Amino acid sequence: MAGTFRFTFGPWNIHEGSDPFGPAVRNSIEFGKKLTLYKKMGFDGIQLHDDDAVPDMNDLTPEQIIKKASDVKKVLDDHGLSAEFVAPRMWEDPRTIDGGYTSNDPDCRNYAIDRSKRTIDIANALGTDLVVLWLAREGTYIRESKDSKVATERIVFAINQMLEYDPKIRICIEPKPNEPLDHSYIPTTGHALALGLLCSDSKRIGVNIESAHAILAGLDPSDEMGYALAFNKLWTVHLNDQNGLKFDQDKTFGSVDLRRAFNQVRILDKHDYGKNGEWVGLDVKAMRTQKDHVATKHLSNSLEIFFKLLEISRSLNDEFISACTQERDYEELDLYIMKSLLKD
Ligand code: XLS
Ligand code: MG
Repeated sequence: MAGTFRFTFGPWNIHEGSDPFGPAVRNSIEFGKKLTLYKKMGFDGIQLHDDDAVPDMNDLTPEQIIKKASDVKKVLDDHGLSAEFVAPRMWEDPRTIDGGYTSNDPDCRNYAIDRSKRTIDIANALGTDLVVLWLAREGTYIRESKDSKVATERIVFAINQMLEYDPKIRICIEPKPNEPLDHSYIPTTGHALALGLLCSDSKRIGVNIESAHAILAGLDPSDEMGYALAFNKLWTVHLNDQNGLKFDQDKTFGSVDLRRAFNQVRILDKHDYGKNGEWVGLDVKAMRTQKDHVATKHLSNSLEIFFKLLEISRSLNDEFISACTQERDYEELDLYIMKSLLKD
């Protein structure tokens, strides 16, 4: 029982603090400056949206995109950072207003597939074989606007195009049940894994489980992780926390429910997460109230909480736990876990 933990986050996790109801409250930090912060905080990897690496990529040719991404690779190397994955940002362009792969407009669907191929080019240039698909707008505001069978087939079609475009690329689906849509088509880990089975090369489809997304689906993130681990499909995670069924909060890991966070760390550690090179991603956001000079604490604090929980998990008396479970004395086990979490 020993995970190998290396950590990543995306540049979007250091942000200006705007929300749907108010503008930015902090200054922007340019990409190059953000890169200098990673190692200092204990992160060795970076997750990127395609246009984090190549801004305004829709205005560039495929060759220009690859050239720019190759330049970024050099900068990452200079900072000693590995790119963990690249994700197509498929939710801002006017052509993705009603979804990309599931849009009712064939031109928009073609755009989405084409953009995904450019994402793969960027991943290759950055030296990673992993693409994450957060299917942000693949769903509906009103159910009658799309056909869910056809939509599922369209997602499969788009993924197959990606698998065919690059025979080595691996794709991680990041399920989320809602927001920005009312209902998303791939809301849970189970949906993502089953979708993978419909694809032309299911061996290359895995999942990225985000704690908050599982909680929004009414599920326990550690159970979702265990489920994916049983399929050997947990290829990355987005740890954070979430206070009930609200908007996606991306709170500091463990800051709402310490025991829930503890169980995520424990399941990962117990099953040697990281042994195949998987990273631990922290998809956390700073509170809007944070001033500029303390607007990265959500990242360093999440890491500190992760390690604290890891220490607690590794210090538990396994014989005592198994005696409790054999005796079916779950009250005793409950108290033991609570006391362990309350100890400093
Ligand atoms: C949104 C997601 C998104 C993906 C990458 O909730 O976290 O940022 O992880 O596209
Ligand atoms: Mg995420």
